[in-house]
This record gives sequence, C-alpha cells and structure tokens, in this order.
Amino acid sequence: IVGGWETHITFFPHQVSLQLGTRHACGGTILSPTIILTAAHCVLEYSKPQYYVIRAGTSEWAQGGSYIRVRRIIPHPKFHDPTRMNNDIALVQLKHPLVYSREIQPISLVTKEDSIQPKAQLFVSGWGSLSISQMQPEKRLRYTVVQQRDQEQCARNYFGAGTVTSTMFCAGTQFGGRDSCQGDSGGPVVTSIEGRMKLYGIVSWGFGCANAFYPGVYTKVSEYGDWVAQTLKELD
Ligand code: 4AZ
Repeated sequence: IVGGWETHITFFPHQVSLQLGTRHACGGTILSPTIILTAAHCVLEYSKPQYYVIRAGTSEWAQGGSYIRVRRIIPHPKFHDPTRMNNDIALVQLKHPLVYSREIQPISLVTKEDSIQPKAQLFVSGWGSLSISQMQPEKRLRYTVVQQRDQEQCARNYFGAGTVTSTMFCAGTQFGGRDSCQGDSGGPVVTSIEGRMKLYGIVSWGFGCANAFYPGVYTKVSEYGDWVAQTLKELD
C-alpha cells in the first residue's frame, strides 16, 4: 500500500495473507469459513494447493492468528481470455474452517443491483510494499482510500501498457500518491453500501504504483457473482 496508514485487522477482518511456504505472496478475502477469494495470477504459477497456506485474524502476516492449509484452488477458467489480465479471480478452499471472531469475519460481494456512487470511498488494504522499489512486504497491515477513475480515460492511458476491460475498474486519486502495490495483489477493495462494507474489487495489476496517469486496476467483483455462486455450489 502506497500513501496509506498502518491499521489493525479488526478494521479489515475479511483480509487474509495467502502464503507460499512461509512467505507472504498475496492478499485474499474471506467469503465463508472455508472459502477465500483472491486473484488468479496469485495462484497460477504454482497451482498445487499443497504449497499454499493462509493466515487470517492477525495484523502481522508472519505471526499470530489462524494458519490454515489450502485444500483446493479454482482459478477462473477464462483467466487471460481475451487479454493478459482479464478474469483475474480465483477461489481458494481451505482444509479446515475458520472460526469467526472480531479478527476474522466474512464479507459479502457487491452485486450488479448495488449502486456505487462515482465518488465513493474505496478502501484497499494489504501487506504490499510502500513503493515500487521495495521488494519486501510490510510487517503490519496497511490501508489507503482511493476513488474509482474514469473507465475510458484509464483505458486510454494504459493503451500500449495493458488492456483495461469492462470487468475491471481503475482506482486512485487525481494526483496519484495512493495505491495498492506489489504484495497487495489478490486482496480486497471494500466500500460502504447502505451502511455495510462489501467487497467491490480484487487488487489485480497496474503500471508501477501510485502514478496519477496509471491508477491501480482491479477485478470488478460484481461481474463474477454467478461464477462464484456456481463454483461454490459445485464444491459441496
Ligand atoms: C503487483 O505487482 C501490483 N498499483 C499490484 C498492484 C498494482 C501494481 C502492481 C497497482 O502485485
């Protein structure tokens, strides 16, 4: 997270760290006691579930909370189709259920029926780096506040550097300075809808971090309600 603040997991109890071995790799979001939502690009290099664990319920990715192995990974079947980062979404099934507490809570997805004000505050959180040149994740959870950017403008700016499709949205600030960054991928973007926090996006990609011309690009979760529901139904 660039241009943000340290926070406590009780403010983002839906946030988890997805780890490869004992290394923080990506963020993720709790949907139910055994289901985590993340980005497909986070789980595609090593799609073997036995390599992955999640840590939930702690502000520090390396310690505390609940440490749980992964049973199954289901990347969206059309990840990369028709553009490199399209459909960047995956479901992760855990071997053992999470126990809900003040530090561990699920969040519901924004649906197509929910209306988001164009200027709504979007909260993005994670252990990702403070700048593009930082290689290590942060020890403690951070968050920042961004706004959705104009879709056409964002797509034009990214022309030649990546394709912004209709199942993605861009978010940042007018002059840059606040953004998700490396290590935040797969993690949540939440917003308040009628007084309740819901998951609006998944940290997906961008050119650098916190550049006004190149805002962060996020998977638009409301486009995947049917895929999530169908996949969860097939899991049990
Ligand atoms: C990354 O490399 C990454 N500024 C994540 C988010 C953004 C850029 C890169 C958005 O994981």
